[in-house]
Amino acid sequence: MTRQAQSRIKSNAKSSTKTANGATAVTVDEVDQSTDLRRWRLLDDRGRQTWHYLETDEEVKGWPQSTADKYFLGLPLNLPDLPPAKTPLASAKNVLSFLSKLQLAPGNWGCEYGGPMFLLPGLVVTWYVTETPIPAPFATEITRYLFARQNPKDGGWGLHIEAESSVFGTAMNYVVMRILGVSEEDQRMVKARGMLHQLGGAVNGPHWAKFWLSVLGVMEWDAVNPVPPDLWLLPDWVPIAPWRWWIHMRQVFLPMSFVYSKKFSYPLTPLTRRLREELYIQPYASIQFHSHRNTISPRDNYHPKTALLRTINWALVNIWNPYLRTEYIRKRAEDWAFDLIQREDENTDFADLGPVNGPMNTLACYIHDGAESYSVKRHRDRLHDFLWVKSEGMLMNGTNGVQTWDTSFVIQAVIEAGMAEDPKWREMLTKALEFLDDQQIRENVREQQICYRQQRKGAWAFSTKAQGYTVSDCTSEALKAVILLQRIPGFPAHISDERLKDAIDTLLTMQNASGGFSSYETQRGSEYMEYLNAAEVFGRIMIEYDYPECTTATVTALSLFTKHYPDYRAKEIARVKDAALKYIRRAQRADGSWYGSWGICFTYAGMFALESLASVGESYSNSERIRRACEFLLSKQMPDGGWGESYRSCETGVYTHHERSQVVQTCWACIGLMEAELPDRAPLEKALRMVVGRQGSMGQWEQEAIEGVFNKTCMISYPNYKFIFPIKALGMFAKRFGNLELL
Ligand code: LAN
Repeated sequence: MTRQAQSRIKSNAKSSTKTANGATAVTVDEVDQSTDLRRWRLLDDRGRQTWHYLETDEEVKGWPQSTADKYFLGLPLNLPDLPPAKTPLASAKNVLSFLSKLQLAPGNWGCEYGGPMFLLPGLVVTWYVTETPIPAPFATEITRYLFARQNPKDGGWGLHIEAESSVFGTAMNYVVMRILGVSEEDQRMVKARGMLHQLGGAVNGPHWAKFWLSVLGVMEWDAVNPVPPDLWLLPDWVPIAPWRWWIHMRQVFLPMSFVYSKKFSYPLTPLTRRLREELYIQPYASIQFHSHRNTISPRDNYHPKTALLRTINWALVNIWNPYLRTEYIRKRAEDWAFDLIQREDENTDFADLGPVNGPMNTLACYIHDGAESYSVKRHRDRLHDFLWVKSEGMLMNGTNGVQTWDTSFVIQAVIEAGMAEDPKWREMLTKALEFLDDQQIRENVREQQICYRQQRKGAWAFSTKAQGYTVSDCTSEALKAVILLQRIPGFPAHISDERLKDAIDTLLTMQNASGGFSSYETQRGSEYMEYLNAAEVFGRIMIEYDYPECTTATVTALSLFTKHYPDYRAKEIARVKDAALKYIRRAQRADGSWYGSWGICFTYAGMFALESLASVGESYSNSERIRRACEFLLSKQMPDGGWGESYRSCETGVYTHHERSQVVQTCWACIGLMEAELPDRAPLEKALRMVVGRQGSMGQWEQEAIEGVFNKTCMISYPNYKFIFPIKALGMFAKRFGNLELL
């Protein structure tokens, strides 16, 4: 793209938004090209990851592109070929050599964290309505990404990169393209529109789509089911009070309710005027929006609204809002909601919990504080933390990164493979340890009770300390990595015993009455709350649940801690572990499997559950339960020796094969079976032979199918898993059976 065209997009975005005139669409050729990928750099500032496009040759010279940058961008790496690996340890060494080149300056690993296709729209609509200039290289790369991820057959987009096209994905990403300057006459846009119209147009979108379209001014608020901030005024004892909801739901509901109450809509621009015609199958003026609150295409309707919720919505629209909601109530509700929004911003330094409430909080601040306020400026800056550039263009990550999570796993995998003592990896591991040292959360949030936050002192977040939300398994995995590494001679003991105990103290507050562990908090409400699930596209979102994954991580962290600190809260820890293991046993299905919520699906959960039970000595030889779990896994092994499970398992709750075996899932299954001490080596050998056979000449594995999931329906990528889990599985195999030749 020419510099001239680039600056045009920039000035279009600026002028259109400033004057509220709308972006004059630039021609397709102009946005349909790539930027110069050799000019992108990832900056990692104590875990804060942002991408920068260097405009001048001087800048390029002063800031060379790293191997990690090149890898993420799909540029040639020019790394020498490694000697082909025949044994598990040689293979693990090769991949570690590759992975070590991807370590980022502060010591962490990073990667794209894409998958969901509903995140960029929230960001780009927010940019548009808050009149935030969109840098030209960003616009170029976002459109390139969305075109790359458009369904080649029907022209639409789905909920996530592998999903079938839906109204949510298609309407929202269509809007993104148009905001970024793609012409409605582009053949691919014509096709996308065709798909959208085939699905009945944007009136058939789910709740969140209707919300964003109303904010943009291309739908009427009458079509949006109520999001009453008034709920925040309910006393805490009320069973449905929002503080009891799963944190991701309540932190999204919070700014959403504020914006809904304000009925904020961006004034019409030439672009939005056009969109009003493009998104529907009938003229805009003729649409009865109030009759579309509950219209939804079957493709988007994973969790249909219950009769109860529809009745409540009806009463809110027809009785509460017009007759009972006084000005006093409105004001109090909005004030309190905004107070909580400010607390979230303060507690996270505007990073916010995730990629949905980040843009929404930005919008709420824009409405409340104004365009020139500190809060809006800081938000605008922070929103960049969610963006990522890869070979296909720019996407929005599911969090502000995977820093702590992946780093903890790398450390543990290397230790498991017996490679941590090798001086070759000392510097890499020391830096990783320093990262975890820096990222431990050292204090609770101010007035934690008032903002309903969980204790967090001593914890680790999934991404960074700035985001600052403890997650039971993120804290546990980091804690294990630190304890294990700090005990190996040659590594500094940066993290004191006191700080390890802080982590334990926090973990001990995170157990549910059932014995299981959830993600961010304990379960605060009843499962009946799912009757009020208004976001039709997701399942099991209203409250925290017990998860075998989170429970296992916590159990094993507690065990490891007690091994080294036998006197600290030992009785309590024993009790907590006991109850947790009872939950793991209870959660096993009759066929021997466990349902996984954060990775796909039975394979992922099986690995964790078997690790839990192994930690208390349950194995194939002494436990019928473990034998059943092994039989389940073995029954799914594919003819090439690998495992391959489709994401459909997560949606349906029934094990579904992928067409092809997957390296990551094969390693998960092998790890589980080895934890179980499966006596038969043959299936493991066959599996790992397949894995090593697919290894690339630089030690890498290629990306296969998507690995992770949330809320049953939305998949999310964990690209580093294809390096981490082979190291662990191959290392475990060599430890148990010797470093045999596999190939
Ligand atoms: C994550 C990512 C990590 C994940 C594990 C640590 C793997 C898990 O064991 C516990 C739950 C957790 C922390 C998790 C929760 C939900 C997240 C944050 C995500 C799957 C990444 C993206 C997702 C978030 C909800 C996406 C935004 C979408 C909404 C519906 C608000």
